[in-house]
Amino acid sequence: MMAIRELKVCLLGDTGVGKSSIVCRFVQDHFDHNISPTIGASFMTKTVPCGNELHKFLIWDTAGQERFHSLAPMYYRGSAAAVIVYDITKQDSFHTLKKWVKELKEHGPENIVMAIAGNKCDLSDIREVPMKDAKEYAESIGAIVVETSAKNAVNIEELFQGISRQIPPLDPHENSNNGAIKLGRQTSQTAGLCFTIFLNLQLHLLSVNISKKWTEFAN
Ligand SMILES: Nc1nc2c(ncn2[C@@H]2O[C@H](COP(=O)(O)OP(=O)(O)OP(=O)(O)O)[C@@H](O)[C@H]2O)c(=O)[nH]1
Ligand SMILES: [Mg+2]
Repeated sequence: MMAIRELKVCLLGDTGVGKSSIVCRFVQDHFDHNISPTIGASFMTKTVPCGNELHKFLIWDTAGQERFHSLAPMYYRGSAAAVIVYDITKQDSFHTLKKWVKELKEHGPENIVMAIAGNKCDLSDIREVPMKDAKEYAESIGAIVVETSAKNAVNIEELFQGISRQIPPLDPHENSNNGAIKLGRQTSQTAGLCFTIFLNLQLHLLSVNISKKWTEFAN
């Protein structure tokens, strides 16, 4: 039987670069033109084979809007890898990516695998970020880099395969130690999930309250 390893992965990057679209393509092989901006964060999983292990990716897709920035540490804390996404047609989004890398270096896990995704490569006729710039930058920080298209399913599998390859295989002689690491990840995982539920409940109560007030007002 193959061993299953749970790997927490977070997606970071400017709003609108296509983080949710990348996750949706990877997990459900689906693309939605009318996808809404993420509120807080969303969570999905997918298991893929890697050598003689199975990697279960626990994927936290964060919200790129600035008002959610302060939530990010919850999602990159304990992450084995971060996918940092920019839009090849938006120079600004490449600038934001560099800020995320800086934040990860200062406050993220020490050995986090960083993968840069230059998304929307189907729009290369209106490109603003040359591939060379991304390659040079990725090399300077020791990150993986690929250009992806969630729309046309280009390099999405390859992106996650690249991450899998960078995760060192488990050492069978360090069982107790690995168990401790796994437990730590699961704990932060559960905490993250609880917080998301809490946040959604608050939003729901707020909207119930507003509609109640509105009904009162209208009457
Ligand atoms: N042409 C093209 N459009 C894309 C691609 N990926 C995403 N989009 C579009 O870009 C817009 C934003 O996509 P999202 O996946 O919501 O972006 P996001 O990074 O999750 O945004 P936030 O949740 O606000 O952080 C949507 O209209 C998508 O349809 C792509 O590969 N090519
Ligand atoms: Mg999103």
